[in-house]
Amino acid sequence: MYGCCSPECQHHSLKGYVRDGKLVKIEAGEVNECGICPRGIARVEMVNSDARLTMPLKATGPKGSGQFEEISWDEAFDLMEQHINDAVESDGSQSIAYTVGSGNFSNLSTNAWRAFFSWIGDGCTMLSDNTCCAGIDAGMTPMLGKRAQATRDQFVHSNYVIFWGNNPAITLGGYFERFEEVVANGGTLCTIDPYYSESAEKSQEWLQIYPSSDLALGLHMLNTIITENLYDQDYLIAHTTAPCIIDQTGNNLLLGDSNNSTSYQVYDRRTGQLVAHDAQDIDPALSLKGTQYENQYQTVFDVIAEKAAEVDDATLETECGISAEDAKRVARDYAHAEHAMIIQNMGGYQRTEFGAWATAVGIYLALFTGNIGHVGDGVYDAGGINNIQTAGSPFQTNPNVTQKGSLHRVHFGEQIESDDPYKINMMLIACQNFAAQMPNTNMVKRGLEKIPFVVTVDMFMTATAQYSDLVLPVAAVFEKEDVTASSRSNIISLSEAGLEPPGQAKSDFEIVKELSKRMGFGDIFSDTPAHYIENVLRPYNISYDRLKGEKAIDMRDPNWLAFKDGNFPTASGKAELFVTRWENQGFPPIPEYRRAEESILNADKYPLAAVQRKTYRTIHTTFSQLETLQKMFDDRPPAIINTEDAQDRGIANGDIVTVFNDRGEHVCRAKVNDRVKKGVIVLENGWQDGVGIDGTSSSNVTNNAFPTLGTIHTCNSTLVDVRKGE
Ligand SMILES: Nc1nc2c(c(=O)[nH]1)N[C@H]1C(S)=C(S)[C@@H](COP(=O)(O)OP(=O)(O)OC[C@H]3O[C@@H](n4cnc5c(=O)[nH]c(N)nc54)[C@H](O)[C@@H]3O)O[C@H]1N2
Ligand SMILES: Nc1nc2c(c(=O)[nH]1)N[C@H]1C(S)=C(S)[C@@H](COP(=O)(O)OP(=O)(O)OC[C@H]3O[C@@H](n4cnc5c(=O)[nH]c(N)nc54)[C@H](O)[C@@H]3O)O[C@H]1N2
Ligand SMILES: [Mo]
Repeated sequence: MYGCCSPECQHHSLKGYVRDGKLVKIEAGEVNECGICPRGIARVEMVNSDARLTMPLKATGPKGSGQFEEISWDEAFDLMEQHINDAVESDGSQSIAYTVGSGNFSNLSTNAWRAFFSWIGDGCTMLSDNTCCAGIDAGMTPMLGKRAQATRDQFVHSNYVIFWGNNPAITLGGYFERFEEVVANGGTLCTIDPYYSESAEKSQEWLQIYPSSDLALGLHMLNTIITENLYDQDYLIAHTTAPCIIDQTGNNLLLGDSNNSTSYQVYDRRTGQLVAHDAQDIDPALSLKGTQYENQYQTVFDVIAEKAAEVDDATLETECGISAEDAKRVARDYAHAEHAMIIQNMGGYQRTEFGAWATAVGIYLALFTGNIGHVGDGVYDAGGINNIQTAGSPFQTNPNVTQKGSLHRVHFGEQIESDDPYKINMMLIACQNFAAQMPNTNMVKRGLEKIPFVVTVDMFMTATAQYSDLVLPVAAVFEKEDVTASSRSNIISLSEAGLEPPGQAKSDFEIVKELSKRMGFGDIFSDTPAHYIENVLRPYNISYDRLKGEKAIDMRDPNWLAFKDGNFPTASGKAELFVTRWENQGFPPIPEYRRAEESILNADKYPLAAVQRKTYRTIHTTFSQLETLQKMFDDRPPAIINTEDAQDRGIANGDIVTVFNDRGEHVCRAKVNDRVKKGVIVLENGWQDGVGIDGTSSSNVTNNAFPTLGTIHTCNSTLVDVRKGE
């Protein structure tokens, strides 16, 4: 039978073999974009694991104590129904919060919960913002109109690839050989990372910058491109708002018609007049310098050039800790390359205080050099099928849901403590290890402790389940019918149900279906999975029967090009370099260099800058219960420490150490080497507190700064110290 490996990763189609009702072997399905990985194959161990949850569990001790008793589904549903009704009666449906995470991107799992909570009262409080790619969202979406990039097949056509603050050798593992082909064809790979990562190892260039300093590097590179005349003037004029004029407040673009929000004005060199940017037969000037308007206005280009020039060589060297010559060489090579590409990949650099601006400046670099919209160039985040068509929710949601005040993931504990925006009486967590993956774990746990009734739905006992009042056992792949048509792969994969779930585990969909029946929600979830899969497939013009026959369908369109011919789905049709949306959050519409509060250059009480990395061991905490995988890696969460920093603290390679700050402590095993820049310590994502074979979570120390531009997860703007011992 066929299934899909669907945590937030590459969503491979898997082929599973069953003997005597037991999953015994996994191979790659026939239809895949690239090879599958050890975690996909380890699904045999996952599905069969003795650690799987088999019955609903009700807490019998205080949160975090790990004391539970098994109860029946009837009792579990009774409890849920009673708490939902009580919460609505006492404080309204907004007093019920829910959050869904990245544990399963299949279309019938988290969507079922989202739809369910819409039918309670006038809707519940969904936790807002995301801890993954909020930086990319806040940068790319307003500038380019949507997050889109070419298909991953196009990597091989690039001549110069920058891995900006991410590590695709690990996190896009199946596709990395395509980058190696770039090198084989004479091209260059460049990694920007404070750590000599697996991708840096494979690169010809490596800029070892300080964490959170990417914005300074980007602006300095832009300055090189502007001052050395390496920019593509024609592209900027034709396809971006660079020539548009900023009004005298500096907060808006100058409009020709106050009723038309995109009637941006440009200076026409032919007539010497200000005219609409999209008027016919005009010759817009990029700069107003030398025109009669130069003392009155500036163009977007003029201000960007000023902001970029603020990061001079000395500033770059201080802020980033690299030589200006190295930064200039990379800027020149990027600009001169025939096809140059920036891989952003939802990377670590955007989980920093000004990560939204760091991604935005990466987009400036592409637009200034015209490196966008052609085969082999562009700016990539995760890549995938949503560039072509987006699968919506297959379930009917309540159209009368009212907008609820925001409860932020990164600020959760503080908000719960102060009942802001509401007193929360109940919370449900599905597909997410909230108490391990949200920043500042102690803050999160305080919040979970205060909420009277917390429900977690998972396959395993997790750090989050430990802080819950009720834990519901969920079915795994091959135990439920589902489909994965998502933003992380171009393949639509069927998941077939061929195995009985262990004990009484049920799929998220089944749980929602039964609960909805009890709550009298009518027929909304009453159909079969096949019916809802059909709903998912409809926009793609694929029938359920076809998918059932083919198991997985390759949706790649060889002619797809993101932002082809300089067309952008923004209101003006141009790439918007001036982003008024940021102003609503109190930030200027053009990025300028700002140092993160928890920058290594501000280090005082805590002198080391901690960054996070993802490894082959897990996808976040998913797979962390599997002994075979764990035995291939470390027995404790590693902390990679520079030799001098370790010596200063009497730490030797292999010592147990504690990484700490005011937020909490993270116990690790020291790996002492010079792959990491002095002053920086590298921590590993995906471990959790107090469950099974795991150690502690690196989120115990991570920054949950709030608010930031884009309400970003700032885990990579974190200052810590480290000491020997537990
Ligand atoms: N094996 C594996 N693959 C995965 C995942 C996983 O957990 N495991 N998770 C998936 C998910 S959800 C995501 S979002 C992607 C993310 O995958 P990537 O986009 O590759 O992101 P990270 O692994 O977070 O990137 C970490 C790198 O960024 C560097 N870094 C940290 N802070 C900074 C900084 O301020 N500046 C710069 N320049 N570099 C910095 C770190 O040293 C590290 O090498 O991977 C996906 N793929
Ligand atoms: N310290 C630190 N924190 C980080 C990051 C970091 O680099 N460092 N990275 C951030 C990023 S990029 C991301 S995307 C997030 C990811 O954070 P999460 O979304 O919390 O990801 P996981 O830890 O994998 O938790 C997913 C859970 O879903 C469960 N699960 C799997 N399948 C199903 C299912 O079908 N139904 C249900 N109900 N549950 C299921 C799994 O067992 C697992 O416990 O973490 C963020 N947090
Ligand atoms: Mo992510």
